[in-house]
Amino acid sequence: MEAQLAAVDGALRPVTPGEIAHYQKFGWVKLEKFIPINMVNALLAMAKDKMGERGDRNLPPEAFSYFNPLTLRGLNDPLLRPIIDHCGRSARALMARRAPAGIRYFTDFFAVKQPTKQKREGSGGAGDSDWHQDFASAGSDRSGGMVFWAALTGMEPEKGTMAFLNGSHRYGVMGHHATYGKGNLITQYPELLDECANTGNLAYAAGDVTVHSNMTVHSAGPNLTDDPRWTYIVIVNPADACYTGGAADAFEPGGLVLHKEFEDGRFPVIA
Ligand SMILES: O=C(O)CCC(=O)C(=O)O
Ligand SMILES: [Fe+2]
Repeated sequence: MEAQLAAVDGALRPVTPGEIAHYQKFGWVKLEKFIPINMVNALLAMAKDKMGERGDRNLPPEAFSYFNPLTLRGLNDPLLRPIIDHCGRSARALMARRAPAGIRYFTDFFAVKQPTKQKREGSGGAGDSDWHQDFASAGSDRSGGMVFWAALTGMEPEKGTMAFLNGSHRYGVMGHHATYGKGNLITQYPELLDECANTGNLAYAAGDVTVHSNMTVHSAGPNLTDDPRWTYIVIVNPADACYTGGAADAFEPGGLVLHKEFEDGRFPVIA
C-alpha cells in the first residue's frame, strides 16, 4: 500500500507556465488531469465511505445551500497529504509572489452537492452556490489565498459546476456571501459584467481541478441531475497573512491572535 501511494504521488503533475499566466490574468485556472485517476478513485471511495453512497450523511442546515461539507483536515492521511502538499507547491507557483512568501494550509473537505430534486425538508446542501468572493470569510489581512476544487467524477454543467467572472480578482472586496439577502454579488455590483466575462458553468473530467483566487467572483449552479456532485476542496493562504480578528467560515478562529500569522500547529506552512 505504501509503495502504491508513493508511486501515485509521483504522478501528480506540476502547473505549467501557461496555467500560471492564465491564473494571473483571469483569477482562476483549470488544471486538466491534475490528480491522477487512481488517486481520484481512492478519494471518491473515501468520500462514500465517510458520507454514504449518496453523500447525504449529516446534511447541513437549510440556510447552507451550497453543498454537504465534510471537513477532513487530512494532513496525517497517506492519501490526502500528498495531494495537499502538491496543492501547496502549485499554489506557490500560481501566486507568483516576488517576496519569498510560502503557502499555509487552511483546510480541506469534501463538498457534495445534493440533487435539487431530492432536497429534504429542513436540510440544505441541495441549492446553488450563488455569485460571491471567498475573501471575506478568510479572516486574513491580505488576499492571495486560493481554493483547489477537484472533480472526483466527470461532471457536466448541470451537475452544479463552477463558473467564474474573468479578471474579477482585480476589482476589490465586495462583501461576504451571507450579506446579499435574496440577491448575490452581481445584483450588488452589476457593472462587473461590463468588464468581466462569465465563463459559464464548466465541464470537468475526473481529476480536473479548478483553482480560484479568494478575490475572484464565482458561483456553482444547482445540481439538476439525479446523482450527487462529488468534489474535494483544498484551501491555502499566503504564509505571511495575519489574522484580522474577524469571523472565518472554513475554520474555527479560536486561538488565533490579532495581527499575527496563523498558528503553525493547525495551519502549517506546506510550501
Ligand atoms: O462547490 C460549490 O458549490 C461552491 C464552491 C465555492 O464557492 C468555493 O470553493 O469557493
Ligand atoms: Fe466560494
